[in-house]
Amino acid sequence: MITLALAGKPNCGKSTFFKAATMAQVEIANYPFTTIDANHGVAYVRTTCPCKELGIEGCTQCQDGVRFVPIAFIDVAGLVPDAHKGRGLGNQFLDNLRQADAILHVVDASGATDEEGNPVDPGSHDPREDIKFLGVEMTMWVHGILAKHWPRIQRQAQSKNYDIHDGVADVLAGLGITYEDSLHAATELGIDLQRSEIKDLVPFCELLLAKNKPVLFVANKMDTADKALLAELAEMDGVVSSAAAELALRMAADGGFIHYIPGDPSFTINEDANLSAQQRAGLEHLAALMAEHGGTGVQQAIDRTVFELLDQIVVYPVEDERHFTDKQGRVLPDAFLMPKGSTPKDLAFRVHTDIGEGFLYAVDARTDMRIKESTELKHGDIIKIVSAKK
Ligand SMILES: Nc1nc2c(ncn2[C@@H]2O[C@H](COP(=O)(O)OP(=O)(O)O)[C@@H](O)[C@H]2O)c(=O)[nH]1
Ligand SMILES: [Mg+2]
Repeated sequence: MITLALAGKPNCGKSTFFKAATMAQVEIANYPFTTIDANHGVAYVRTTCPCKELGIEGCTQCQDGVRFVPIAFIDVAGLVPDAHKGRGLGNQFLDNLRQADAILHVVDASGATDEEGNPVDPGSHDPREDIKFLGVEMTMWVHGILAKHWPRIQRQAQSKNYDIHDGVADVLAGLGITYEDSLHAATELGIDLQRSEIKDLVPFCELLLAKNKPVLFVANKMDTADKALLAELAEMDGVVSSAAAELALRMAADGGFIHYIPGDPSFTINEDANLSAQQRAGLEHLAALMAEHGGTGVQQAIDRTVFELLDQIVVYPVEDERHFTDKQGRVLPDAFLMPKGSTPKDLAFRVHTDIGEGFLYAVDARTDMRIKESTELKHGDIIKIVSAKK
């Protein structure tokens, strides 16, 4: 399963974001290090269910044609400067990032937390300063791992059937960094690792990470942030969000007060909801905030990370290609996230190893035509796999 991790300073809103995205019970409080252990949960990517477009009745897997596909989500302990030297919960923090395919870097856009994550007056800290520091900490952490092994790697790489990129891949395998990644990064920088001193390899580590741990930054607390600054942060290719607003919406929807599908730009108040004047005012406030920003940004941040940074598509395997169902007649029962470039055979293996091994051919259920096992699957494809094994 795709795994995303939330990173950032203490008090930027990670746990609020996590709770909203997963609706799991985690502690939310305004002091550093609330989250001592990484919290693992399930969040969802939002996509359009093909049932509406195909005019299929009886889909029980979506809400009004909006489909949610699960991903694993981790709320990581807050990061403080010099974490790579072991400050704060630095080592634990960085270790948690190992498990993530991509990172949502939450920044307090309201400037109400200092560089250590301690509460300060709103606007007194410049959030732009926080954006760079995650990258620096992660790079220096990787550099530290490499440095520990560098003399030995350079020595070993002088032997015949082991080269320097084998050495890099061996010590950074836990981060998913491969021989090819090392080779590409060194080539791109035009450096010869065998002759490089470790102190000169910081840009090399930066490049390795850029490919293996893409980061989307999330300018959170938009509800209390300076408007001009928010516009600037959005320009820097970030997503603007209010985790607190999303949490309030999901709780209100859970309580039956409103109709809201996560990621929608707005919501409606249920006619029969028994709301106090104060609750109504709170909802009106949320509605105005959403109208201004096109939603709360929480779902948008997750979707952008998965679809743009990780280049995933959603594919629907079915057993009955005429009715788009499984054997029990359930419409579009499964939705799988797969990397762009995946083939029907990859999908077969994803369904089950046996199905993959017995793969005979696939049928595109939309066209009812057979497709080659090497055909590149498209986002939204509905595929029947025919396999010798069941
Ligand atoms: N105004 C505002 N406050 C928020 C938002 N998200 C979180 N907070 C508040 O920021 C404080 C720290 O939040 P928390 O999620 O515990 O931060 P963490 O330390 O990064 O996990 C809490 O008081 C939250 O209620 C937001 O979108 N807007
Ligand atoms: Mg927290």
